[in-house]
This record gives sequence, structure tokens and C-alpha cells, in this order.
Amino acid sequence: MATFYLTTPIYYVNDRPHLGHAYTTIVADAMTRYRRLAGDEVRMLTGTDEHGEKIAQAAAKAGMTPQAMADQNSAAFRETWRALGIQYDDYIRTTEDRHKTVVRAMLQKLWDTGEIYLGTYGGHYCFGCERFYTEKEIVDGKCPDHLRPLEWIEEQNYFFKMSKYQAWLVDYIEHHPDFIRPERYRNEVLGFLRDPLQDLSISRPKTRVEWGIELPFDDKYVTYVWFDALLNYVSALGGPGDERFEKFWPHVQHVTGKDILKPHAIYWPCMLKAAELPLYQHLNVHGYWTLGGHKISKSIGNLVEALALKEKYSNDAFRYFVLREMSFGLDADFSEEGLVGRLNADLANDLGNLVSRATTLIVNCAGGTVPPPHESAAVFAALRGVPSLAQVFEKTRTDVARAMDAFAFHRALAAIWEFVGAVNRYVDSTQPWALAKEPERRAQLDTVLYSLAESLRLLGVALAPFLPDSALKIRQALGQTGDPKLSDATWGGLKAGTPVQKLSGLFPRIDDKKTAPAAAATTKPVGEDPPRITVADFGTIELRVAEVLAAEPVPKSKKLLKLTVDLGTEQRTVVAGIAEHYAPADLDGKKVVIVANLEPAKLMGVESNGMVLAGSADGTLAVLTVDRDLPPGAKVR
Ligand code: ME8
Repeated sequence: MATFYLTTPIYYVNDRPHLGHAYTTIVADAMTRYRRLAGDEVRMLTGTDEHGEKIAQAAAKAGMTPQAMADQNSAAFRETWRALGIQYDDYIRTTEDRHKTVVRAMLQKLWDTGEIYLGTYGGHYCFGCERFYTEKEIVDGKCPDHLRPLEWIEEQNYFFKMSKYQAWLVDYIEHHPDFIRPERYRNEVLGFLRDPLQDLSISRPKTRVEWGIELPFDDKYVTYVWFDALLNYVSALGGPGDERFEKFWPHVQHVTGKDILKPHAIYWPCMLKAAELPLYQHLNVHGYWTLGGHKISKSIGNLVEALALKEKYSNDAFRYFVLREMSFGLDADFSEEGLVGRLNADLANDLGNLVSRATTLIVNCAGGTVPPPHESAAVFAALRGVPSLAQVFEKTRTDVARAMDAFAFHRALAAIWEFVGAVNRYVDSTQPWALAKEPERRAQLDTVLYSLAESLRLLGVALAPFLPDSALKIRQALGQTGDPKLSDATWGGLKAGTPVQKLSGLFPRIDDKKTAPAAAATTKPVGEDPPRITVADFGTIELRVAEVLAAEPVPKSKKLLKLTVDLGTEQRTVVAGIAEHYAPADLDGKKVVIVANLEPAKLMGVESNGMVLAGSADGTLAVLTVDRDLPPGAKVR
């Protein structure tokens, strides 16, 4: 049995919980549910970051004590996670004694071993981020995150000798390619580390900030909030020497947004190294949600409103949308239309209809119990040409496992939906309602109904980490009790005679006329037929299969997506005008067809080397993909 310890950032208590916090926490919840389903011993930690100037200032503004504000907002986070069904194992608050004890012990250890010294520092400080910014990071004299002017602060403080770990850290990251992932963030960190690393100021004089953990070796100072906060991951396990620490710490992985990459990828490994503690296994970094394509500052109420949509459309629909829509690592745009679009298409049409159709057929045509499958040659011959759902599911299981290993939730869901699509096509091609009218085809009907019931049972397991409420309903409709296990998700496990109940309305369709903008017609009237060309003419066009490695929006463009594709022998950037029809996460991992020998062209400042082929009619656009697996670079003729 493997062990797995996953943490979210601990959220600041000056803000209300919003979409961004919810996304990270849902990601962590889906991952721990998946690992638990796979049989691992798991532990998930979340909590709140309660010290520092930012909290003290927000509390003063609200006419409260910092502790009262922390109590109120920490409870609001906890309540949000309860309402979202988040299954965390521990909730840490940095004002708890169990945390303060570990922070003080760590500071004392680093002081005793000469890792901390007293010095003077002057720098540009952002009160919002609670950190100093280097000249290079400052944008127009402002904090790049809060877009507010920075303040010059000079004071005597204690410093952690972080600079001495620079060469070691670069070497460690270079030798552990997935220590920080996805790769773009690893590259960003290696980029930061090309400049000299400064020592880290780890204290604040009480004359300026009182709200923090007092240094154990100088009572005129409190601990800098990041030095305090990062240690939550350790203090929640009771600190070094505690049984929980010994058990879980060697398996720790963190999930954070890209805004806090530097403290997690630089300060934290150096702190752990100095304290002679093992480093984390992986730092999993996700991108930022934008609203209507705009980068949002941390304290905007729209993000809170976005989270409120979970009540309007259900937790499962909300979870599905955020996990499916965002390619983990890249930014994504949140909109109610987008959510309703996916709810109607993927959840109501594809999944909900399948569940309703299949359970209704079993109840109406087999009296509400799973019939035995007849695996005779005659039945196989009669169902010839219908792909084996057992095989499709096996591929889905492997694809989901691979995607989850890489924190690629969008790919895991796309893989499950390939199975949903295959089962829907199976119903269409086997036509069980027609088989039911011919008594001599009973064996075929039974086999089809068994396959449908078994497919739903497998979906009830595979969907559990992502759509916990709906997966439970599906399992219950199929008489499955007890906790689901991935090891039970193998074809043929369902017993004939199992009672089945009709389950309809799993995801009611939403009238999207009020939310969705009218689809634009993309087809133009066809004029004269184009002239005929020779085979030789056609041969001048080089068409190749290209695998999409990453898809992202082109800034300021509604129509364009920038695709990074693999052509077997090289990677290329191709810009495609398909953003109104495909979310970036839809394309990730797809094998498309491109014109590979097109002259390069610049589109909105991005150089495109090739063109993605797509067809369109009546406002629908579809990119060309290959219907069997071909390697990237394969020639298309
Ligand atoms: O930074 N899109 O806390 P915080 C996606 N206390 N995720 C977002 C987001 C957005 N627009 N906005 C916020 C802190 N997040 C520190 C952390 S950890 C030792 C200390 C998420 O309340 C994302 O996970 O500002 C981001 O990293 C986190 O909220 C920041 O939360």
C-alpha cells in the first residue's frame, strides 16, 4: 500500500473563500479521493494562514482584533469546504499552539546552527504579498501582483542564509525533472535562479508588526509570515519525531497556484535543507482563473460570485467544470456560459442520458435485474463490429492513471468521457429496444444489457473522485454498497441478478438561451466550385499528424489558440482560429492534422508554423483527428 500526503496552500484570513481557493482545494480533494480509491493510505491537509501585517491591517480596518478576524474567516473557509464536500484529514491554523511550537523549534535550531544572523536590509515591500520585491520583478514601480505602489523599507532584521543554497538548489532541480511541475514552472524557477539569490529576511520588528510568532531568541521581533506559513505542512504532522511526520512526510506533495511559486520552489526547499529535513516529492503548480479573459486581482468579489454558482448548478457540475476546463498548469477562463455549456453537453447529454437510458432499458426489458451475459459465438457474431467495451474501459483506466500521476485532471476526465461516448455509441449500434421485440434474440439482448449495467458500475467507480455525489447515485442505482475501490473496476465483476433502479435526471439540462451568446455562423455561401487539381498539385501539400502538447489562449484574442505540437522529430507552435469552439483543455493530448509546409505567419504577435485542419458547417467547427492511433509526424495523404 502506497502512502500519500497532499497539501493545499493555507489561505489568508483577510479574504473570503473564492473560486481560486476552491479550485486548488477541489484539485487536492479529487487527487486524494483518487489515491484512496486506488488503495493508498492518504492524508490531505488544508487550513488558514493567520499572521502578518496584511491580516493585522485588514482587522484594524474592520474594527476587529486580528484573532477575531482570523476566527471568523477561518470558519468561513471551513464552512465552504464542508458545503463543497471536501474530505480533508486535517485543518491547520497558524495561530494554533501546535503550529507555533514547531515554528519556534525550527527557528531555534536554525539560530543554533548559525543559519540565521542579524543584519540590515532596505527594499521595496508589498504589504499585500508581505514580501520584498527585487528591482527586476517590479513593474512600473508597482507590485506585479497587486498593481499597487511598493514601499521602501529599511530595518534591522534576522536573515536566513538562503544564498548559500543557490548552487545546491539549481543542481537539485536539474537532477529531479519533476520536482516542480508542470515543466513551465520548473523553467521559471531555474530562470529566477540565474540571478544571485539573496538571504531571506525572516523577522519583522514588533515596532512595526506585532501580529506574529515571537522569535525564540529575540522578543523584539516576530517571525516573517512566509517563514511561519510554510512550516504548517510540517507542524500539522506534529513536527520531526512525531509518528505522523515519520510516516507521511517522506511522501509529501504540495499543490499551489502560480502566484506563490517562489516561496514554495525556492524558500521552502532551502529551509528544509538547512533544517536537515527531506524535501517534498513534487510541487504541483496550477495556473490562474481569469474572468472574461482579465487577470484578476486577489480581492475581487467576482471570484466569490463565481464560487456561488456551485449552489445554482450543484457541487458536481461545478467540480466537473473547473477540473475539465483548466489544463492543469495553464490559465483558464471561468464563465457561467462555459459552465452551462459543459453541464448540458458532457453531463446532461452524454453522462446523464446514458445513465437514464441504460437503467430504463434494464428495468423495462429485464425486469430490473442484471441479466447474465451470453458469451457464445453466436452472440459475438451477432454483435460483430461493435467494439468491446471491456477493452475501451481498460484503455480508459490506464489513461486516467497516467493523467492522475501527472496531475492532469482535464486529461483524466477526457479519458472517462471517451468511455462514456463509446457506451452511448454501443447503445445506438446494438439497439436493445429492437432486440427486445424479438424473443429469439434474448441472448443478444441480455448480453447488451449486461454490458450496459457493467459499464455504469465501472463509471460509478471511475467517476467517484471527480463527481462524488453522482457516482454514489450511479452505484446505488446498481445496488452497489460500501466504499468503491479501483481494484473492483475490472470488467465482469458485476453479478447477474443484481437489482437495478431507474436513475433519470442526474444532471437536468439548463436552458442556456439566457446565458449563452448566440453561436456565430462560420460557413459562407459557396460560390463557384474550386478548380480541379492534379495529384501532383496535392502532393505539394505536406499533411502530418501532430500531437497537441499544450494549448493556451493568445492574449487579447477571442479567436486564436496557440498550440504547441509534437511532429515526431520536432516541436512547433501553430496558431489556430478555433478558440470560440474549443477550450484549450479540449485539445490537450489530441492528435490533429496540420499542413506542415506552410510559410510561417505572425498572428497577434505569435509566429505560427503550420495550420490545423478543421471543418465547419452551420456554426459548428470540428478539428480533424485520426480515428486510430498514429504516431506524431505520420504522413497524411
Ligand atoms: O498566498 N486562480 O494565500 P491566498 C487560481 N497564505 N487559483 C487562485 C486564484 C485564481 N485566480 N486566486 C487564488 C497565500 N488562488 C498564502 C499561502 S501557503 C504556505 C501560504 C489560490 O489566500 C491558489 O491556490 O492568497 C493560490 O496559490 C492561493 O489561492 C493563494 O491564496
